[in-house]
Amino acid sequence: MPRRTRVAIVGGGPAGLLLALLLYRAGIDCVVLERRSRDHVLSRIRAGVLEQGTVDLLRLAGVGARMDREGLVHEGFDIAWRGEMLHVDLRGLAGGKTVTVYGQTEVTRDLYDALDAAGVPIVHGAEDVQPQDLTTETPFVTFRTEDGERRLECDFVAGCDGFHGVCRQAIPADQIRIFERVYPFGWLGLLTRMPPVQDELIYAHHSRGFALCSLRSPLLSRYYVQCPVGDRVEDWSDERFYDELQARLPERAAAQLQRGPSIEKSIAPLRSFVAEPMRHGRLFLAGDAAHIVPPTGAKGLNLAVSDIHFLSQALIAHFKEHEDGLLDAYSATALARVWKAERFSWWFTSMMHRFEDDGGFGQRIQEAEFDYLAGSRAAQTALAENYVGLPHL
Ligand code: RFL
Ligand code: PHB
Repeated sequence: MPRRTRVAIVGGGPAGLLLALLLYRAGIDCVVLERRSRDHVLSRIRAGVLEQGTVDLLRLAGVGARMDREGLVHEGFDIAWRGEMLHVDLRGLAGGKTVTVYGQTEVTRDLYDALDAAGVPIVHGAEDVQPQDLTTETPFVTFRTEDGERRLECDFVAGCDGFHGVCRQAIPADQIRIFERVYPFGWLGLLTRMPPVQDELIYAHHSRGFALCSLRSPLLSRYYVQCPVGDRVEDWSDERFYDELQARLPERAAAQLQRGPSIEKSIAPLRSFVAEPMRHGRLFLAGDAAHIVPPTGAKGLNLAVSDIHFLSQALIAHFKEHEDGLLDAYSATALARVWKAERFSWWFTSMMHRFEDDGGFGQRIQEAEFDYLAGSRAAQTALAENYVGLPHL
């Protein structure tokens, strides 16, 4: 590993790896520091839905081949509402745009393969990473590996270390503002080697709580049910999970459910979170390090990718053209798009989930929301336009 690099990237999730690859393609050297092992990163089951802009950027980075072969293009999805099904025709409503179902695990694997082939240094098991001297011209990052204490000097630090990372924490409290909403429930997810209930996704609203039928491939299903935030995975046997999922689906879908043993089961809390600004001196935050959305809108990974689109262009302009306008605008440019995705994810979450104790007002509003959506092409267009992804600019 070099002692000095242009960009020290903290975090080897999709944001950090994609940034590394785009910088490498532009001839700018960087080092990725990741706390966990590669196997650990690749075993996390997370996002499944890629926006068109994400697909385009992955292709541009040279990691589109397997995604183009194995990814499933989805032209629409269903919203189930007390037995009714509303089909949202994404392609028809959003000017021909679609989404691609291709797991985050696969995106990450493709990025690792491309970075290995390029010889970009990735340090796994980097402990106690500390970005330092961020407001000077000579920032550096210290960390520990099996070989001992290390110091990496750099021009910039990219904080791509996710929600629980250290980079956002390195910003003094009086220089950052946090906006947050925590939802009083979580999502329990289950992965199973069985064909999905149908080809397209189903987002189901039900008096028992929200449910989602998704997939990773025609033989691999991913299901979620809304659960109390304090529940533990051990509370949920596979049978209990499937009983609950089945009860929340319309009959036609419930009849198609094939129960297989879970190969992964986990609970994720739901949260909306934005840290502003996304820059502190020579530190730039990107992805979950700066913002979290509840998963209902399928936006988290896609936002990480759009941040990297803006940040890579800004760093390339700095190193290749000695032009800092894009770097100076990075935080504002990224946040403008982030807040629109926050709004959409909050709205879709609020409409689809069961909220306790609201005296019935909230439920009536949800019903009116669904009725309006079902009867208005304009409302469906707004949903579709956001779901396929707003332009990267
Ligand atoms: P990541 O993926 O969390 O990667 C951050 C990396 O940083 C490492 N790290 C550190 N490294 C060094 N030093 C430290 N101190 C470190 N601290 C942490 C971590 O080990 C990790 O490898 O963030 P990134 O790259 O910003 O990517 C964000 C996405 O992972 C996330 O937004 C999505 O997974 C969210 N999400 C979804 N997004 C979508 O676009 N579409 C979806 O369909 C979708 N579904 C989901 C989701 C997230 C879920 N969960 C579990 C939160 C479904 C679920 C259930
Ligand atoms: C998933 O397949 O994991 C998934 C799909 C759509 C979402 C969230 C998660 O909105």
